[in-house]
Amino acid sequence: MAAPSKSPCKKLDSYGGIPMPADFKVLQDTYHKNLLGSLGAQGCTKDNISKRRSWDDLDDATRKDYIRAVHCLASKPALTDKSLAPGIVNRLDDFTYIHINQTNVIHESGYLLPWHRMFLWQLEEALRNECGCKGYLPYWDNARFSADQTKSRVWDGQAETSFGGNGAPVAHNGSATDTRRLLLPGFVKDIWLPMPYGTGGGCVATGPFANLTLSLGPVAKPVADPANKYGYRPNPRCLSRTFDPSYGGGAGLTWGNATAIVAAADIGAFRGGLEGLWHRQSHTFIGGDGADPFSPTNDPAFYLLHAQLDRFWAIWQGQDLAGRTYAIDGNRTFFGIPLDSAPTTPPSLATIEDPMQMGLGFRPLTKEGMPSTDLGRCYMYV
Ligand SMILES: [Cu+2]
Repeated sequence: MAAPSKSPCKKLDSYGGIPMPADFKVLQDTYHKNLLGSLGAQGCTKDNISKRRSWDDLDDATRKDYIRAVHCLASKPALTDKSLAPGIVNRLDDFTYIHINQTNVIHESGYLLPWHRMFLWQLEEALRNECGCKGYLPYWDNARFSADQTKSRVWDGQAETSFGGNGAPVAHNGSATDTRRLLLPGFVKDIWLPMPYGTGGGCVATGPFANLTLSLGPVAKPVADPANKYGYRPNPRCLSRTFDPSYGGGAGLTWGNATAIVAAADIGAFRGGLEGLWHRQSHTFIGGDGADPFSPTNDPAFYLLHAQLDRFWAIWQGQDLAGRTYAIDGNRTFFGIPLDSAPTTPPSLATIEDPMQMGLGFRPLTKEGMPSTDLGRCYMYV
């Protein structure tokens, strides 16, 4: 419910949804208390820590400035060597390229959390330093809108202050919940991902990204395309979505599940719940370009989706910073399945000393992607 207008600041733009339940708030409050208590007198402090907020709690000027900065990155030339992928056009494509390139090692693996934390931070830095964004990376507060995700200002389609709405409906031979099978390239065996048709499928026709031109991807396809295995060739097209309400709420993206995930006792249970449920269902709700496991970064909402996952991780870490900041769980590849580039390499567990490939020659160690208030990063989720 919107706050009454007599309260002129803070809550004025808050857009409602399902309030945070007490058990989640206890976890978030503990994270805030422990994180702020851990900060030193220098570097990252209580006074200079940046605050990543729900998109639904930003004011319109901050929302417009963020979207302006995304368009600004889309208008700047790429820095990645185009011999790696001739379809790379702009600064957003730099991010999509490395995400495609690393997909088979940074999902369903030990690197999921640190790689994406580093990745989001690089995007936030690019928005701020290259395009003058005044705010910080927002998150898609999807538990709050599990009753109807389209009630969130992320998706409500209001020009300039949302990420637009659903894609235009496309005719197909099935219901919205029927699935197609998409082939994930790059493994020693074929891996098929079921993907619902959803309720759209075509171009996003409203909001600030209606005229966005994508180039890289898609990568996951109904049939293999050996000539363009990773979607690196130029493929100019609109941004597509196909909302699937059966994934946006109901038994899925609810406060109850959010609380259960963040309350997990160990990193294995935490990553399992986060990746198997929250991550998968968030992407599947959006559908279209945002649900391609390799190039979902083509949808600018990707970064808000992953900020919510990073937020859950930060809250989980924040229950016990000493014991949990560097906790890692998972293999070195997707479910430990060998890559077709190294078919005889047996599965092995990721360690925090392993290097990660972040693009443009940046290869930090995994442990460097784990704290949120060290190594140059200084942010918290509120
Ligand atoms: Cu990813």
